Amino acid sequence: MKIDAVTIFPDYFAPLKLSLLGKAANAGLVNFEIHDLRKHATNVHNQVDDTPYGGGAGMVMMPEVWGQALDELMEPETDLIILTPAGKRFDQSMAQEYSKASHLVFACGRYEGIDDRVRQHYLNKGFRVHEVSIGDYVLGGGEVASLVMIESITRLIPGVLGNPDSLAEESHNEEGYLEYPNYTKPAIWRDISVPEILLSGNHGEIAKWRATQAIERANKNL
Ligand code: 6GU
Repeated sequence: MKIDAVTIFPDYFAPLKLSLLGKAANAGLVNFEIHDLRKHATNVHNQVDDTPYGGGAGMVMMPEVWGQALDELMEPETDLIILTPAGKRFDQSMAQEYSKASHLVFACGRYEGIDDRVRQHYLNKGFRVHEVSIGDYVLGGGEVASLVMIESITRLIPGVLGNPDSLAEESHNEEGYLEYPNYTKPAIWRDISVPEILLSGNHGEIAKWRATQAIERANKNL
């Protein structure tokens, strides 16, 4: 998979070199490229934002600059993802869908967002365009939201996780259950024992206990 991100703060994406994502990139399973929006600024001040038509607080990112940047990246198979707190709420099922894509472009808005004609233009041209939010709170821009999405999507690409079993059992799997609590050695730590059932070797009873725990956890979080 190819993943491009366009931002005025390329340094935000340094974590793509670390851990699971860095390994996936080194293994050639995913190809990340980060692009500095400001390279496409057209005036002498390298300006990328301007005051909103209709008035109001804040600044809006200019369509011309975004058009220049995105024209270089968009291909027929591209999914363009515009990060905005007003977008569709990202979840695990969306991560699953995007993990099957061949090319994702993340457009990281700042300020009050990107001139809406950018979204309209690429839709009109027949591209797949998605406005996405990662939750009901406001961030300074789409960079951190992109990282959240990229990490959750990339780990679902076949071959990225060493043990694919961990995908089947993890939190927020297809059934929507939160995962059961986990324990490792020692059996007693600071006077707290590991639940006895887990030491029993009875795999049927252990599976039942875990299912109950997962449901209890899920209910607690409602
Ligand atoms: Cl995608 N962008 C911003 N600025 N804030 C957010 C968000 C995105 N998702 C949740 N909050």
